[in-house]
Amino acid sequence: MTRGPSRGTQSLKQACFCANSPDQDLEHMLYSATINVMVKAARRAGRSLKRDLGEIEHLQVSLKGPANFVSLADKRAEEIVYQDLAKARPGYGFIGEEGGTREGTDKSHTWIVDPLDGTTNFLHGIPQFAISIGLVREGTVIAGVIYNPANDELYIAERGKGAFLNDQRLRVAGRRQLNECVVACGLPHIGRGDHEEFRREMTAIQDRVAGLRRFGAASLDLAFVAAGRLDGYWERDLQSWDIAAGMLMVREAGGTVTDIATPGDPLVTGHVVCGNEYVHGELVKILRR
Ligand code: 2AM
Ligand code: CA
Repeated sequence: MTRGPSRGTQSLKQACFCANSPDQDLEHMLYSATINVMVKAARRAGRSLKRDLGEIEHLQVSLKGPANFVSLADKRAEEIVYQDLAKARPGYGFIGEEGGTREGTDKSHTWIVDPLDGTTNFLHGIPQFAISIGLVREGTVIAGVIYNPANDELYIAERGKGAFLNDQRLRVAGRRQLNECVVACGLPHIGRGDHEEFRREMTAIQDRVAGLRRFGAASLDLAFVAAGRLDGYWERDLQSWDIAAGMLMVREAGGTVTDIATPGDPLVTGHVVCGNEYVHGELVKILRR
């Protein structure tokens, strides 16, 4: 069956018969304590990034240029996330794009954090960037929060409990004809990855799909697949913090996420492909050819 983008088939309020609760109570009641901690950290870091985004325009003309400023914005956001998470769960380990690895006393739990995914977009004032926070327990991502402060979109996923965008339950799109699908990819960056390989893959997929997109923030690409906005997505050479939360988001929205090669774990290799079961299967067939 072909189905349109299927965001928000059921709201949390409807699901839980608590239509009159204020949003904050709702959040408090329905999401786990861990998710609430992650959301608070992401929102606080988001306020910091949003303030910094407002400064970028002025910095375009400054001598040092905005790149240093963005790197500071990044570090500030990570520090905020780290402080909030460490305060709430002092023993957990922490892997952040900016701060590297910080061992915890609790060896089974690790936060995986990208304080600013979509740095290039941020630098250019393109409002497609996010804070991504994943929680890994014994090698499995069990919770994920992705927050874009520019449009206030907050994505939440918890293993076994589903995925949500601003309290609306998410479901991946149901299209089964590749030629009706919009698929996103990530371009390898200058000086990195195999550009020739990417061009071969892009050509092969471009020939089969309705439209190709390149948005530049891996966490949001995955969130868009979970939300049914995109039918599929693939990218190579990512880092665990780009995709930890987003992979759970897609799976909890009923989608399939794997490595591009088999066997493999995208969290380890950085190569990821996803979509509904059918679209994922078709993309994998093309990419593994
Ligand atoms: P970043 O913005 O946090 O760096 C875009 O294709 C995706 O690739 C983004 O999620 C981006 O995350 C990530 N990425 C990984 N390595 C990168 C690099 N060297 N330059 C730019 N983006 C990179
Ligand atoms: Ca990133």
